[in-house]
Amino acid sequence: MNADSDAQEVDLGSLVDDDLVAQMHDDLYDGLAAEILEGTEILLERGWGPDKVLNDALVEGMRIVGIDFRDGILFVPEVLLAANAMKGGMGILRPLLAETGAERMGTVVIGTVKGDIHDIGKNLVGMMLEGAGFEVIDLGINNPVEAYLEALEEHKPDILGMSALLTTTMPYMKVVIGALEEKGLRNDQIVLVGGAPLNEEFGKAVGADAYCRDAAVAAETAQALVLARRAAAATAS
Ligand code: B1M
Repeated sequence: MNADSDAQEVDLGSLVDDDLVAQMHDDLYDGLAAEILEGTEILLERGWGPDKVLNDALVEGMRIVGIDFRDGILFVPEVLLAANAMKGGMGILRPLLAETGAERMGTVVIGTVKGDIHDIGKNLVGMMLEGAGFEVIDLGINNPVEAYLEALEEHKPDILGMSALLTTTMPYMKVVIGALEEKGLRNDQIVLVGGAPLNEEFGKAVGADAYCRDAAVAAETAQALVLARRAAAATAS
C-alpha cells in the first residue's frame, strides 16, 4: 500500500477537489477500483470535464504508479490492479469523451504491437479518436503483422495506429510498415505511432506519417492529416 494512503475508509464525497484527486492517486496506487469509480463520478457531478478527470486524476495517478514500478517498489500484480482500477474510471469517461458531436472523420484501425500487452494508452487514444469523430476498430494487444494486414484489408481505414510501451517491442512498428511497403499498401492509409518510449525521430525512422506524444495530439493529428489528404485528393481530381 502507498505509505501516504490511509487504511481507514475515506468518505470521498466529503473531500474538497484537490484532496479528492490526491486520494484518487492513492486509491489508484492501491488498485482500489470501486473507489476510482466513485471518485470519477463525484468529480463529474461537481462539473469537471471528462478530459480533466482523465488527465488530473487517472493519468497522473498512473504516472505515479509508473515511477514506483520503475524503481522496484511496485511489482506486476500491483500494477495490474492499478491498471484495472484505471480502466474502470476510463469506462465511465469513454461515452462522455465520445459525445462531442464531432462530424464523422473516417475509420481508424489501432492496436498494440506484437510482444506488448500494454493497452491503457492505446485505449485512451481510441477514446479520444472516437471523440474526434472517428470510428475506431481496436485490435487489442500483441498484434503480429498478419493481424494488422487482415484488419486493413477488412476495414480499409483512413488511419492505422500502432502503440508500443517497451523499447523491445517498438522496433516491430518498422516490421509492420515494411510489410505494407512490400505489398504496395503503404500509401493506402495514414500511419500514426505512439507510446511512452517513442519520439519524433523514431516515428520518422520507421516511416510513420506522424508520432503522437499523447492521446490529444493523436486526435488532432488524425484530423489534420485526414483533412489534408482529402484536400490533396480533391485538388488532384
Ligand atoms: Co509495464 N512497463 N511492463 N506494465 N508499465 C512500463 C512501460 C515501464 C516503462 C515501467 C518502468 O520500468 N518504469 C517498463 C518499460 C521499460 C522499457 O521498455 N524501457 C515496463 C516493463 C519493463 C514491463 C514488463 C516487462 C515488466 C515485467 O514483466 N517484468 C511487462 C511487459 C509485458 C509485455 O508487454 N510483454 C510489463 C507489464 C505491465 C503490466 C501488465 C503490469 C501493466 C500493463 C497493464 C495494461 O496496460 N493493461 C504495466 C503498466 C501499467 C506499465 C506502466 C506503469 C504504465 C503504462 C500506462 O498505462 N501509462 C509503464 C510505466 C510508464 O509508462 N511510465 C510501464 C498510462 C498511459 C495513459 O500512458 O501508455 O504512455 P501511455 O500512453 C500515452 C502515450 O504514450 C500515447 O498516448 C497515450 C495517452 O496519452 N500513446 C499513443 C500510446 N499509444 C499510442 C498510440 C498512438 C498514439 C499515441 O497511435 C496513434
